[in-house]
Amino acid sequence: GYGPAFSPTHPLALAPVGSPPHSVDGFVAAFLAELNTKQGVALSHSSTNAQYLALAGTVRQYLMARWLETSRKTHEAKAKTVGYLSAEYLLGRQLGNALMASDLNEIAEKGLAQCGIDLTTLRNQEVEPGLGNGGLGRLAACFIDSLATMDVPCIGYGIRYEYGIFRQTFVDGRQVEQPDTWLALGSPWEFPHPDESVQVNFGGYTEKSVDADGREKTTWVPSWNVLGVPYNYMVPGYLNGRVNPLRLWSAQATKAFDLSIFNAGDYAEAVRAQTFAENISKVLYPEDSTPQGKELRLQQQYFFVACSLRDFLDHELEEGFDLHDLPSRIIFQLNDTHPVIAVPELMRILMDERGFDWEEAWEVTHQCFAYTCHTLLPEALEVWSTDLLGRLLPRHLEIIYGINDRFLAEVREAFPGDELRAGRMSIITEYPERGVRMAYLATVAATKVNGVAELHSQLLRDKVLPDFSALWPERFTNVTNGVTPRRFLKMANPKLSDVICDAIGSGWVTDLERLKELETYALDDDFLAAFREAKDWNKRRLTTLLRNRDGIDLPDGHLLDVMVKRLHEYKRQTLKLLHVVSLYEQVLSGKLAPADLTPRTVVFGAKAAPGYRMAKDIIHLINRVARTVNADPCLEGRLKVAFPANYNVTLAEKLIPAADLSEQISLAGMEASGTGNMKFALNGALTIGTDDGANVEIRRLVGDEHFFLFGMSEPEVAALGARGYDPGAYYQGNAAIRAAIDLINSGIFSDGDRGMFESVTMSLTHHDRFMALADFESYVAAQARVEERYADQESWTRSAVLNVARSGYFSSDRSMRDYLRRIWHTQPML
Ligand code: Z57
Repeated sequence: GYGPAFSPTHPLALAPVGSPPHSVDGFVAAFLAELNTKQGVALSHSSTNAQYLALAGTVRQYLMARWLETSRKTHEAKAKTVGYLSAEYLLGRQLGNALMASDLNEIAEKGLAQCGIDLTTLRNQEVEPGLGNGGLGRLAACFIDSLATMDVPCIGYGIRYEYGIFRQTFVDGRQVEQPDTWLALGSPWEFPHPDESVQVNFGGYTEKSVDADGREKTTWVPSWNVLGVPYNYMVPGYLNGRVNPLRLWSAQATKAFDLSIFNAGDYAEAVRAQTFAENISKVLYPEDSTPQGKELRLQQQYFFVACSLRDFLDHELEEGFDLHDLPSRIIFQLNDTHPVIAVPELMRILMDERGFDWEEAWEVTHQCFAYTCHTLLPEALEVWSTDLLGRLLPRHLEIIYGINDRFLAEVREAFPGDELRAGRMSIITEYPERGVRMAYLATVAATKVNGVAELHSQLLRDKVLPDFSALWPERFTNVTNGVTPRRFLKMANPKLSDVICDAIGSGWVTDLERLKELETYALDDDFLAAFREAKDWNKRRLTTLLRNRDGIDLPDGHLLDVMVKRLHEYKRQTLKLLHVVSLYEQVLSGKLAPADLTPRTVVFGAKAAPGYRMAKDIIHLINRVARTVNADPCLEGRLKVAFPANYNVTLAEKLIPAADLSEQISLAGMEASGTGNMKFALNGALTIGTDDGANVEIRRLVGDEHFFLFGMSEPEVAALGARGYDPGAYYQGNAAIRAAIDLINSGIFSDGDRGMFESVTMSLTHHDRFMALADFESYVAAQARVEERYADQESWTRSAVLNVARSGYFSSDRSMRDYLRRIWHTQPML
């Protein structure tokens, strides 16, 4: 089977030849050599940053020998590889994970102490590579961690954005974006390989000709090109000696390109052209779930996909493999539609460059791709205008038309006379302009199509791609998302990890279902006390962090109620906010005595896409409510709102372990899966949530008594939508809703300006697509159950323990086993 590969006696688990000895002395020698010879400074005069870079360089030395050994062994075994194609990798800081994966934490701590340096200080020096927006990018990072840990050969392919997700600041409560200069102080985790650069072509036209055998041949004559320079990142498995590559591509101007312009004597134009080329990997698009049809984004997509295919195929050819056998050598997993242009690219290479005929090329292409869909929102489904595609990639557009023609012929054969169906299923849409539906192209090409949680996969079949699932039922499958227990439990929550290890040993780190063994401890008073002590320690750690990072103070002894995720209307941060405003209003109006409030701190963390007006207005409102509520003595300090800016992986690692209550309150049928929900449950927070995404599975596994369910189910949402949702009726009919919204409109949060949050309140009361008011009453009732349970600390802690014990399923190791079995048909190496 696909058991986890962890073993401390793994042949590669100890330091292999070429790395410094696994001892404090060996470490110190390597560290000082790095500091002196690479950073060029003496210990006595070194900055924290120089020390951090030297430490990273030292850890790198340990990983390097394993990296080389892994690549040799994989090569020798001729193992099938997973090619994970993703425009985003939200990696989080590298140092802590690298130390953990190579068992160097203690050695580094002791060695640095000998040098008078504190390891934690150096860890905090690292700026995280934020090369992703949210869930989708973080999922990619969890998956490559799990594959390395399970000894599965995988190459992650993506883009080395010079600027990752923006740094969020607040000015007068409004979001202001700052550039993410993550590379500014050095980038010790990457290895550039300019010698392995590849050329990527764009533009131009195609030419038809007939070859010597009378076969029609197409040649693409591009008009411009750029160079893709690969940067390797190491993805270490946990204590198993495997280090897989993550290859991120950076765009550069090609020599030939500048030269022709330089020779024409136009120096300024040549420099401009260079900047133009380098723009391609300059910045991550900050939209999560709402793509903009921008030309540069399509350039990014084709750029990294063309580089990645060229890279892999060139190696195959060098090794003497026949590309007809490609499906036994690689499976490319398409992380959403962002890399789907890989499909016509592989067809083009096989036909135009390797002489395959259409059928041969299609058979190989079909077997080589699988597609994961991460959404149900129609606005998140990418459509590229044929105008733009044809200008940028004329040959690819031709191939897409060819795919569509053959596909529609198949549809007509399966459903003779059903022209409506053929029209519905066409990869090409005509409205609002002619465009390519990338999700349809992916579905037609892929061997398997999966959603990311059971409910989502079901809705994908029934609502988004019903005609496709009727045609190819066996093509559709589900793989429920997961999260890596290494980063999000062992590393982020060392206290709870120790408590768990004391009870059941350390096997859970690579075999998370073993957390089941904690169930019996849910009745053990000593264990419950230790568990609660870990939670309290995490809260103190968070309190210190937020005081230093944001000047926020968290009161002691509060229920910590946390909602952290991208800001999106469908996620309904406004529902949480209305709850806060309603509690405040009840105290203000004397309906609720402050003494009857459960002491509670509500923490928000959320970035809004810079062009998403409503999301930014909601951020503004949250900050203004926080300001007023936190300052009002009438609440007697029993209700606080904290909104630390710039929520990212680094902050998540401190916030999630401290949380008591996890807010997962999207409108049912809107959140494909969610993965934050899993991280909270795994760290012993209880969930208040709708029956949406993976919440459904979390609730089923942890049990109804340990989960606060509220709100409409997906079929109820659909029914209400069909009847016609009238938010005005809820506003008129529910006094608490009316009072809360009226309080916002009163100007109390906006220095008397009654119009400041009109966009938000008007949306909630007039046309809210996400029906926040419809679920308000049920949400408030569930919050009352939360408070009742929280009053009994013993019972709460028991539920928290059971959440941990029953969350083993949500390891991304399990997700990877599911992909291996159901989609990739490949195996771990050892
Ligand atoms: C993104 O982060 C997700 C979906 C998208 O279509 C895009 Br674009 C970005 C998220 C979903 O919203 C989450 O529900 C899901 O857990 C995550 O992807 C990983 O599958």
